[in-house]
Amino acid sequence: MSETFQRTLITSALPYANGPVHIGHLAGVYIPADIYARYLRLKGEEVLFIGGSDEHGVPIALKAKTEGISPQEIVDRYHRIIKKSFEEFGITFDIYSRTTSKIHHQTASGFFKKLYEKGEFIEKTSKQYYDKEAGQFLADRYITGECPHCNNKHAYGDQCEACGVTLSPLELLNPKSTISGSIPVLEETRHWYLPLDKHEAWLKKWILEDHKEWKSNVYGQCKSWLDTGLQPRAVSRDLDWGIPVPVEGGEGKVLYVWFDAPIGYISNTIEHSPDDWERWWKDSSTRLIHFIGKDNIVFHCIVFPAMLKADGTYILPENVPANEFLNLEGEKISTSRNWAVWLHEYLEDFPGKQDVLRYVLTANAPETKDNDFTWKDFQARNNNELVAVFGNFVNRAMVLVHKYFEGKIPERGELSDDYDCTALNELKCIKQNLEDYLNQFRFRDALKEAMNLARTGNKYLADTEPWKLAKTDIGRTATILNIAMQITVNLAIAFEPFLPFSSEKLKRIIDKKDLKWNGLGSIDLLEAGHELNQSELLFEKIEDEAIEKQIQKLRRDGGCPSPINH
Ligand code: B3M
Ligand code: ZN
Repeated sequence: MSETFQRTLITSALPYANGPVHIGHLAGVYIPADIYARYLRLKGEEVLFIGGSDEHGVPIALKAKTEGISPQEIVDRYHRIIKKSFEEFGITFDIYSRTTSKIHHQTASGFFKKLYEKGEFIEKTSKQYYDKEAGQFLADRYITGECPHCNNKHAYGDQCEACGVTLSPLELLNPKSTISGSIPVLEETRHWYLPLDKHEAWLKKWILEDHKEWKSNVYGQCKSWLDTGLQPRAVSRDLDWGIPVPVEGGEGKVLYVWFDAPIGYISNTIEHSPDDWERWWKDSSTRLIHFIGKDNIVFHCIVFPAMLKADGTYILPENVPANEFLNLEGEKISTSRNWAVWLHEYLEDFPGKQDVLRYVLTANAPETKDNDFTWKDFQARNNNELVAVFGNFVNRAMVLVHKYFEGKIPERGELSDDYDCTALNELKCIKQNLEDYLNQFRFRDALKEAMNLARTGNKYLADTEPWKLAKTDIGRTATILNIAMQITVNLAIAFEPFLPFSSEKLKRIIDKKDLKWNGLGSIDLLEAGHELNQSELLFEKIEDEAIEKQIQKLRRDGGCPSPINH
């Protein structure tokens, strides 16, 4: 961390509480954020990692209507499921809260009020569809009609799903309210807008000049928004689910969900640290990092910073390492078509295998482009990398120490040949290499580096063949196994941010708990005579049958998109 920063505030996008979370969420946002949080904590840095559910917005209100229950019941259901999935996958939030909390309502409301009083909004009247029978204005999604481009009769007020075009409700032919079925009429309504055009100049300098180091996918998207020119954005809606607009004329209106949701990062910090939350948000020695998916870039790089700047007392994000999307078996993940791997279902089918999924999703993370998750790749990475490389090396080293030295770390003698030097040289570089990648949010490369250390260990044992030497030269065998075990304990540190469950297990079988990041690269982490526990396998092979079952399940439940050959 650079000299000027003393702590890191990590936020991860607040998932909508209108469904469970799937592998796309995990790969794009929560695993990278968790790797980063764990890494910094392991280095002894001060970190606060914020999560929570986004519980407002039209889709939630709409789902509640369809199911005939209240929006609160919907979000209660999914908040619980989502929170549990994150816990089970070892996502180490310091707090996972929700935007229906009282403290969030107060914070978001107060935030709006301050901007209103400072004159940071403009007010505008526009014509919007109103359902006379239901007695309410209609959000874009509540209106259907004919698409003017492809004549699909069931287009929505914001988009036609048949031809993919973005629409405004006024463009729909023969519009109909989905609430009452009646024909809506246009009526005037007044809303508050954040004049992004007024923020354009400083945003341009801040992003395009001062943050050239942002990932190119993020920088590129920002540049294209800024080059097109920013327009005022409405921050309120005519809706009855959300945070009431707290100023005169706000009756029957709520804050736009994208206005209140990012404030959720702040309210969750307040909930976690009521007495010193400002240290995290208002002190320039705090480094703020937003982990998000690519569809959230504009909100985190342009809209939210403009809100923070309009308030005037907050810091701005230092980086926004957004990821691209993860596809599944060659198709876009789709909640509505059930083309997804749901986290809670994965754990039913692969109990205890959280780290396998964490590994595969990181090794194949959509960091620079969209990527594909396939069950065959999942199996191959488990069997050929976790089992055959990492697990195999650790197990061989452990078993040999038990066999020849009664489970006690043998004394290391003189380093004698090239094999020792090559292995130890690799070990010496691991810390710097990992840090270089992790500091740049290149988690795939970092993970590859950690796996390469296990490869080094495997190769070292294959080259030196201590099982052959044991009969003739026990001294040399001792040196080799000492080195192999020093590599093993280093693996426990190197993998900890990525595979926390396996790293815990490894530390338990080596019987070494207090390992610090700083120790990485050392060949003296295990002193001679230190006694190991019994060895246990870190990973197990996944058979074809289990993989076939998953593929069939997907094809059966998942709307049967056309199969793609890999
Ligand atoms: N809930 C959108 C999403 O889940 C939105 C993120 C809010 S982050 C403040 O992709
Ligand atoms: Zn269309």
